[in-house]
Amino acid sequence: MSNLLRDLREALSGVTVIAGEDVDQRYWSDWYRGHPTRPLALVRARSTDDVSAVMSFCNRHRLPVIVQGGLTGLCGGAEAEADAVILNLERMSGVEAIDLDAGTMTVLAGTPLETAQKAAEAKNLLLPLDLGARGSCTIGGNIATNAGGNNVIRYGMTRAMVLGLEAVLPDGTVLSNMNSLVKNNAGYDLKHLFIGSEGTLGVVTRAVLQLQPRPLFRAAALLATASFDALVGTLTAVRRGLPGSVDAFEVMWPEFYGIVTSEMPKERLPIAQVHPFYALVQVSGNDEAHLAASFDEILFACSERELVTDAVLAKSEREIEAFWAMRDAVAEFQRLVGPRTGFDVGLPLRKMEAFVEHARVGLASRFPGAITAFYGHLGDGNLHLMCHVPNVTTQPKKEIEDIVYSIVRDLRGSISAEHGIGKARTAYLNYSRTESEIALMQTLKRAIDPNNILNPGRVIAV
Ligand code: FAD
Ligand code: LAC
Ligand code: ZN
Repeated sequence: MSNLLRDLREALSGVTVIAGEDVDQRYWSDWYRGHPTRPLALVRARSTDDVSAVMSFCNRHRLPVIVQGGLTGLCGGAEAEADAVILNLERMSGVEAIDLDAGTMTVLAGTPLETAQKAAEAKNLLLPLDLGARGSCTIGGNIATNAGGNNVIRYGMTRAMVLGLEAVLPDGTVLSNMNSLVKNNAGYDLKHLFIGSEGTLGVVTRAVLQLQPRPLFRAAALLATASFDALVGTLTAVRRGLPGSVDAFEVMWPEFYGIVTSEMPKERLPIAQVHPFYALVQVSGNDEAHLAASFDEILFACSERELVTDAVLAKSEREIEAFWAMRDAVAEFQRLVGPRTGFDVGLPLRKMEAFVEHARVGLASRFPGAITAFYGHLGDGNLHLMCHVPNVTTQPKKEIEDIVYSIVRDLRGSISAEHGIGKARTAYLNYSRTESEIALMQTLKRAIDPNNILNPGRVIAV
């Protein structure tokens, strides 16, 4: 192995190659923390040429390569393995250009999402992708996972924002697909091979993103409803009352709300009473008076119709930020509750209640005392669940997953709405995909990565 490392260093002159024993534990795993492992080596690429050289060397030597962005992935896709080279892109960071007329951004794959968001904001534009991991996750990771987040209801998932990209194929070929045209039907739209395929078909190195005009004003409310039907009724009312202006409609079940507000003094809680459902709703636009008046009117009408039982409108930007801080406190779940098994399921709105009920009952009867916290992006049909089983040395992840994914399969939902399959969910892929879909995925993987060296074992087995 040491000869291989020596040859790798030689092939990559000037690039940082860190041997396994010196690799910091930070690079051993992503947020899923399945089996944090010391890799064979860590390469910190600086350019597309570096990435190409790594892939070409590893392909010749049949060495597995695992790509890492910001390591915030939630399904083990970026986790290191003992026989693999880690290809980390965090040094490939920076916004290369913003075209004000076209409203596009050209950005390197290792750029943190928040850096890209701020660069757009500085030009009075909006990069509408937003998620709790914004400070650490990278544009390349967002594209690889087709990340969703908080604003999908208005702007779509990452896929909707990518106009073009550059990717390095498993054999080192650099594929330039830096399209910046909104309309381009000249042949296959190859970018889609790399968006959401979790680094199994190529390493994304740069991208052209479509930005949006930045709304000047936003308004937000935290509200509570007594039933799921009332929650859906409120979502519909807000969407119809302010068409095209609803940024987010984030739902929280009471266990989740209790956990994320557990460190706040009771008198500072926006809503202190326990309700069956809470929702954080944000709208934005350019006409502040119209936006505020319409939002107020819609919420008032919803309470008149007994859809909304309690509502607090944010009175300032600071209060809006405070609402979001509460929602983002999901990142603190481990500290506040303990190790969790997390879920990210996709379901039609009308099946969500049944899912929650079945999962809650199924988990409680198998693991008495289990804590189950449900929340999610209601408008996108995307629910998250965090489950913690107390008083055990190791969380029974597999059993918890078996219970939850069987319910998703029976309801014909998706086992992953936005986080992806990674290593953690491969065994369940056929719960949400047909045999012929999986066979075509395998055909694509074999054609593009015949030696199965790039992110092997992720998404599908070949
Ligand atoms: P990594 O974790 O480094 O990698 C993720 C996957 O992409 C791996 O398979 C990796 O091999 C591959 N990959 C990374 N970079 C590249 C590249 N340049 N080319 C090819 N493949 C690559 N996700 C959502 O969708 N919505 C949310 O609301 C959301 N909220 C989150 C909140 C928190 C607190 C956390 C920790 C995570 C959240 N996530 C969410 C999950 C995660 O942030 C996203 O999946 C994010 O897009 C991953 O980006 P990353 O750079 O950290 O990727
Ligand atoms: C969220 C992540 C976990 O919505 O997807 O908080
Ligand atoms: Zn989410």
